[in-house]
Amino acid sequence: MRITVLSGGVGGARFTRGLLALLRDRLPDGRGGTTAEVTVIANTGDDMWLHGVRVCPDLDTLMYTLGGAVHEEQGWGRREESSRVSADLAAYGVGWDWFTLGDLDLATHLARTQWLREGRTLSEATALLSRRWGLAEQGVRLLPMADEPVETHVVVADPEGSGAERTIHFEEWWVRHRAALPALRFVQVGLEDAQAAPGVLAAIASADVVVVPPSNPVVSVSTILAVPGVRAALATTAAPVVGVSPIVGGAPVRGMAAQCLATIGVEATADAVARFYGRRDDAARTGPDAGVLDAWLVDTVDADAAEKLAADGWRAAAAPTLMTDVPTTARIAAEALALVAL
Ligand code: FO1
Repeated sequence: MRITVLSGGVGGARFTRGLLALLRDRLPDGRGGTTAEVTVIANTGDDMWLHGVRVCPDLDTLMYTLGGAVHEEQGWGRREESSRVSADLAAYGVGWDWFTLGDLDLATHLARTQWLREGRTLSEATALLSRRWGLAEQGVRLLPMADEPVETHVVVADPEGSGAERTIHFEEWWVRHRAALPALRFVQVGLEDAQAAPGVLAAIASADVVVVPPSNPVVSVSTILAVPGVRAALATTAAPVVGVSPIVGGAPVRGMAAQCLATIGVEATADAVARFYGRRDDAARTGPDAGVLDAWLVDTVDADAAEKLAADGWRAAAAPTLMTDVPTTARIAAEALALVAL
């Protein structure tokens, strides 16, 4: 079975880890793994140059989580991490003192940057990094959405109320300001020169199922959808597309998706996010606004949202969706696949 996942960072990584546990159980390869092939298409809009190295937060969160190296409580970065280099960089007064690059994490960025400077693409560098974490042995292929740099920048109003606008990198808005600066809009810098990375469109077209996990619908999933060809591939793939709501009871489980949704004028509810993504069979939505979903899984606290959607012809269901541990997340993945008869 071929499964393609469109993922941001923490939520998508934890979901994919549970999905793999489900697949090892359902489609065992006799060696403790699975015969299923999972392709994860990662958002690269959070990427940045820092201290001369290329940092790819969502690719690294996926790689560390699936590779068993993630700092579990944080959801990002390495476990057993230290920050001696970061502290010394701060002593030099360089970089972002509100953004900590751990010592082990730096090894990832240094290796990636070396390979990029040797002329390798981000896809090639990601494949080399993933090899160390044994992703292929788990049946996982980790792809950046594009090899060209695409950065999400946030246009914020000047806090002094002068009406002036300024643009900051998404990570500054997210980490330094905890999304507390009202974001006027998000811009994907570099998108016009980007194309889907090798294998991305084929992974959508040839999938048996495509999953939109509970990632940030605005700055993670929509950034992937904006890559030329992705939305069209979703509109035409024979695979059913099922999503899991990142909003539970009117708020994201973690992160600040609610602030992102407010910026684009979408209500932070489980059904509003479904309608934001749209249904593939909705003839009224075409081209860059084409719907991408066939089915939508919400949490049990949002059962009313599932009923509202079902009344409008959606294939929607409610189930517990809090990813408290891997076996629980495997059950969530099973509920999502069941919605599209898999
Ligand atoms: N998040 C923070 O809240 N504080 C940090 O200092 C921080 C550093 C960091 C370094 C590398 C990396 O890959 C991720 C890092 N993150 C940090 C998490 C990051 O903001 C998120 O992973 C995503 O960008 C949002 O999903």
